[in-house]
Amino acid sequence: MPENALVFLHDNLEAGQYAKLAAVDNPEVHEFVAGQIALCRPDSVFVCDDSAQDVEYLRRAARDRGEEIALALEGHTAHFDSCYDQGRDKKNTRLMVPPGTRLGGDINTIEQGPAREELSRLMAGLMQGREMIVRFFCLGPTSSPFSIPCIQITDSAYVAHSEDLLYRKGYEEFRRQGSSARIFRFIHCTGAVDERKTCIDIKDRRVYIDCLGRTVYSVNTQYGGNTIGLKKLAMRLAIFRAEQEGWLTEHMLLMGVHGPGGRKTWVAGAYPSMCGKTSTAMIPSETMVGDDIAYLRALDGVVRAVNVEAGMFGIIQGINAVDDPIIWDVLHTPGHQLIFSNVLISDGKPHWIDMGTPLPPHGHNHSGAWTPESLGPDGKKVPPSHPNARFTLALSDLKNTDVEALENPGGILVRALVYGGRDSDTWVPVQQAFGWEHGIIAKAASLESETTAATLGKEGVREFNPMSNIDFLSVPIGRYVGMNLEFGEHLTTPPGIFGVNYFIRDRQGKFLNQRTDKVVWLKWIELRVHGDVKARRTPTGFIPLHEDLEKLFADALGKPYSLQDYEAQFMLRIPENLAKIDRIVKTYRESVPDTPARLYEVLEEERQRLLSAREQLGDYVSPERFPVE
Ligand code: SPV
Ligand code: MN
Repeated sequence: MPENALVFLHDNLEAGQYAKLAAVDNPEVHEFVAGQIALCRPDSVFVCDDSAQDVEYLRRAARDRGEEIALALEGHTAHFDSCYDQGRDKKNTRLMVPPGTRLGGDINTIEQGPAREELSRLMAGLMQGREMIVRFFCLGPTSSPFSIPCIQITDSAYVAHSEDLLYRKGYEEFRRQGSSARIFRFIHCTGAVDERKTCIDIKDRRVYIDCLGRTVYSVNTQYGGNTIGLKKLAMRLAIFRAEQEGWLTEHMLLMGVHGPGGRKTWVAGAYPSMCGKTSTAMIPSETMVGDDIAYLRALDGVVRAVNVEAGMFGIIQGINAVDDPIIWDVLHTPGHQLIFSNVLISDGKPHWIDMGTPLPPHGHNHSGAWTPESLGPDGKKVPPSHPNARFTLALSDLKNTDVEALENPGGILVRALVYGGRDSDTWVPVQQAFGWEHGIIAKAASLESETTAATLGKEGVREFNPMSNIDFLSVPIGRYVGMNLEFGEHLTTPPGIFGVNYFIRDRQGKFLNQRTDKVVWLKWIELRVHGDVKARRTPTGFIPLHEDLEKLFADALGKPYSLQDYEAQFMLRIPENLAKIDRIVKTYRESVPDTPARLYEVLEEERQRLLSAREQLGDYVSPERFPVE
């Protein structure tokens, strides 16, 4: 670390760049930048002050340096990540912790000392031959109690450009807050690349998160989920801070569900990656505020929430004109900025799996020149686009975004929290918990989901994923459950808590619902939180009445909803629910230190309710056997 940061910066930066940095009156910023320059030794440093000219410089740099390729439509570009870096790297992503710290589950940790040594070794001179980019952003709206100012250092213009679309600009916020700012810090080094600009140093890939030092290090990485510091990496820092301050950082969408008489009800929803979070937020008839990360605060006895981000890094596979008309439109409209990653490019146009039109017979994708016969480095056929291929855009470009709500410094008032995973055999499509405690324990903290391509590794394996946040936790899991329970104590009007399951199948493995049915579950939730509909009380929660769903299916989708469908979808599967409780209890007992005692009690109460229902009604119970309340 240079002794006098400002003198060091003055001596090492070109005068114009130095002036932009010196104008931020925050010694921590100067020390952080000086320290990273001394370590990574870039050829030059560019400081972005968020002026149109600086932002444009970075956008152009991404193309000029080959990190993005211009596509036929104006403003649209494509980016490729290495074949080995197509999802979040859970194995090499670790929290830096003091010796002896155990967070529970398989949360990956490394002791601070060895981590620092390793980073110093790997990052030494790693920006030689490259330009260091320094950017300022704000998580949450600016000038808000939710705002967290962030400094991002990267040598990737693609990362800097992506963050420009995904986050609020923060240079002015840093200048305004000066040395009082409580900042998060991010450093990303791409490392060595091949002629296609994809990362080659796979074995030295590291993502280390230092919560105590409020700093994230990402080295030899390229996929956005591993490099875009403000996304999932910042979530760990925010969860750590939220624990100290009594608020919540959640893997949640925010949306307005439209009810009778023009009513708009704000809902927050937690779903693991690739389990319908974005498609729920984007239900065409409703209003979108966010699709991935939210901060929640208990203010005046209610939950208020903001979208941490201002853009979308969405999964493109399956996006088609019929199911996703709003996104489809933007993906095909010139004039605004859009980055496609890991799609198939042919004739300057992007293509992806399940887009609803035939794919071209050849093109370029993350593996290089592609034909249906192309084999990847693992000897397997390369799909035309990667299942985790994505698009990046600013939310203001989507016509269903409520920009006023998005930028409201006070956030939106949340009436319902929804938790949903990829569950083929247990939960009904929608159910309401009996109250805050039951909801947090039996729905949120008991969430499980089958793995997807969003993370590296095998797909389709059922995993424990409390609040859909397991991948991002930085406090012990038991403590995190405790934080959620305590949060409810500050609420006089708590939101309703709901469990949803879009993926329930019959015994033959056939999905019992259509993709578009989810709008009905949301509409029912909207009615429930206003007390407009009755429900049936089952051992696991309140479920809808057939007649209410029938009306909602007709109104929202213009289709009938038979009693037979209702019975198949809402049948209570008692053996599966009991097995789930056993799995969850076992997981908490064996791998989660400091689990709140209430968790075991509430799950035991649910188990007893299920056992007595089984005694009276059998293993598989028609929803109509349960009383209406
Ligand atoms: C997710 O995987 O949950 C995402 C994309 O939202 S990533 O940036 O990889 O986290
Ligand atoms: Mn996500």
